Amino acid sequence: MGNSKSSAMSKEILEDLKLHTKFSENELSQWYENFQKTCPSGRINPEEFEAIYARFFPDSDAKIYAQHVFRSFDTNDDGTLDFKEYIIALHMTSGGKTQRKLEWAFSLFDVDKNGYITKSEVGEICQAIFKLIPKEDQEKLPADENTPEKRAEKLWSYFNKKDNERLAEGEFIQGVLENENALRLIQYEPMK
Ligand SMILES: [Ca+2]
Ligand SMILES: [Ca+2]
Repeated sequence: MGNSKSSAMSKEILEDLKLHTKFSENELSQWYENFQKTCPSGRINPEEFEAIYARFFPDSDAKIYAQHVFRSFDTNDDGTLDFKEYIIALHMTSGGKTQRKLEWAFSLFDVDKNGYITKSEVGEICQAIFKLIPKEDQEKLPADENTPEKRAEKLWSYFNKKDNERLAEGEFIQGVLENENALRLIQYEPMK
């Protein structure tokens, strides 16, 4: 209160982030400084988040995907991301296949946050992922993955569920761990 210049992040948040991410104290402090600069309010709104994503995907349309990612990290549902939610988002969306990352992937696909994934939710996220793929790379995709619908169909088939059944978190994670193709299809890593 009364301190016009927001100072270092609180010890509590720092310890929490060190525990839950692989980032060092130095990295976290650096990002916190940047975060304060670009985001003096200390909160990122959906439009700002979309702009950040757009910079990562200059050759494609990341808007819808960014909205889903935003939803999945706004854990307290207040319509903004604070520093902690933002760093966890960065951590989860970059590389690896840890248990926590797969839990996050589940929440990304669980669009209505009811604890289950339906085939239509898979379809919705596959649409968003597909838009991340630059046009020229879309043309190089295998014939059974070259539309969002085919991609969703293929991904859903790995979980051995009927079209009207739904997936619990454990089933989703197990399915992805057991199948490299499923793991590949739940995300998009830009081709280098
Ligand atoms: Ca929030
Ligand atoms: Ca759901």
